[in-house]
Amino acid sequence: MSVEEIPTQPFSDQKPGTAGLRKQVRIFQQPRYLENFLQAIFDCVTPLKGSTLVIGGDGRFYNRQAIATALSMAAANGISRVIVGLGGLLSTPAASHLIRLRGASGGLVLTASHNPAGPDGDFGIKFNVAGGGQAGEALTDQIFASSLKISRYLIDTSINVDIDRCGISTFDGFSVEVVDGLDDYARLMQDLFDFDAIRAWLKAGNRIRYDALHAVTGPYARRILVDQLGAAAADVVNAVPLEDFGGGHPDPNLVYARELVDHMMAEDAPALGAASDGDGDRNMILGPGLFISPGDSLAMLAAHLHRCPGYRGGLRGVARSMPTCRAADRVAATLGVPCHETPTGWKFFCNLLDDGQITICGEESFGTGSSHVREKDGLWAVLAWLNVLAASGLTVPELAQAHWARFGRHYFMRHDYEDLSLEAADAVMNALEAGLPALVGQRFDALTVTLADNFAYTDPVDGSHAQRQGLRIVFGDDARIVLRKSGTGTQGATLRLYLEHWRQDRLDLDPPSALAALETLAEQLVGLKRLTGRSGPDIVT
Ligand code: VG1
Ligand code: CO
Repeated sequence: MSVEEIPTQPFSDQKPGTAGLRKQVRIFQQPRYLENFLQAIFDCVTPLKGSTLVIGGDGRFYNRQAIATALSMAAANGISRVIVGLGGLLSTPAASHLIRLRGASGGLVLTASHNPAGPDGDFGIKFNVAGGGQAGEALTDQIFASSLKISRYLIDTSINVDIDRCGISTFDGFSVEVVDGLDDYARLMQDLFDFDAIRAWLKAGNRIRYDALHAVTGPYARRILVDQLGAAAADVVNAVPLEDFGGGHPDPNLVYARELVDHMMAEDAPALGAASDGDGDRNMILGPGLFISPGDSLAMLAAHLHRCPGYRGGLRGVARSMPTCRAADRVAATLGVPCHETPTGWKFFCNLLDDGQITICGEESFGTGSSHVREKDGLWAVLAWLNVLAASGLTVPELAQAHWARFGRHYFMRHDYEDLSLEAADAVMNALEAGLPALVGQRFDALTVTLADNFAYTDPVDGSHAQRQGLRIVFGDDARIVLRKSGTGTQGATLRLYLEHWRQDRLDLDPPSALAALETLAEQLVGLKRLTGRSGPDIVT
């Protein structure tokens, strides 16, 4: 071992957002940028010393360089063992599982999730704590503070490991273990779901289509869906992870997973269509001719999860992020279990999961997950749907229709206005916030504003407060308009406008027409187009 102490100066922009530090690759490639951020983590998270750290990423460009640097710095900072995914690959949920399984003190998850990759794309680092969840706000604030006063980093450049071969490399007081993360993850899924029932369902002629969008879940899907469950190899598409995700945008939604959507809207579409994102934590679910919105998917899974062996005991509780539609609330009420509303970002679910208060949780941004790990989990959601379909004998459209007939339907859309100037985005937010108090009690056609505020959250487990988490205008149980600023964009500012309208009379509308009136009202109240000069959103999901 030969530890070097390299002098450095702080960068001012290393504040982690909704899901870690996410920046353009170019920014990460600046000398000392990656090193500074890693050193800030090693300086803050003292339990890492003398213990185990998990490292893996979604395989995007810069993954390998970052891992080599992280290994050299981990050794120099007194970490005793690093567990790395083979080829540097670990999906985000698989990394969370590995941290839990191996009792690691933390993990570095190298990903910018669904953001495009390649030399001109984005890169990112999330620090996950013991237990497998993302670092909470208190810790990320500490890491940021530490990055602002950094003056040196420690590195041992003699550490050289072949991450393309499983095995253990031992150095003086330090070792690196390269593991095939697929095995452990597949075993976990097998414990939770009825693989025999799914196998029989597929054998009976039900087909699926899974699109890995050239991102990290390809090998996981092949192993589980094809090798273990017997789906046709040709039905798992774009399954080879590429450093630039094939030039695409690995975001499983109606815009970026167009090919899958077209496939599922065609005649003779398979029984289930699904896709995941760059790092494997998001999912999109479609039935033949029908897109299941993420908020609905959460609610429908909550209603049926007891059909899966890992959840036979029922649910302890449910949670959703604030902008996610309130469909899950109705299921929770019927089940007689609590439903928590948290700020955007998976880390807010982790205390509730650790404390045993919830079993399933989700976000409108195509994220669903459960107590099995501390990240959202794309393939988990796909397997949960497969298990529910196999166990219930229902098709996706039948299940959805029955659900809406029972609970009513929450029509939902998200409008993203991307690459705005910071000033323009703040101007819209400030103008709306100033006008919120005057809105309460006002009536707009059949809708009356019952609450208008900037969402704040007190964690029921540790009492920590999160403030200014998004502006919401609530019309009782009927509708909501929500506006918030993204914490994951890497260029300018992104504003997200969320529209939700609950209907019990009409269950068969298409969401844009069901939400047309609310959209007009949102423009009247928020003035996004008027204030930004834009003619409409960049992305609608
Ligand atoms: C977005 C989503 C949010 C999600 C986050 C990370 O954040 O809206 O729900 O938790 O991405 O997702 P924002 O701040 O840009 O709206 V991902 O798949 O890292 O992992
Ligand atoms: Co992701």
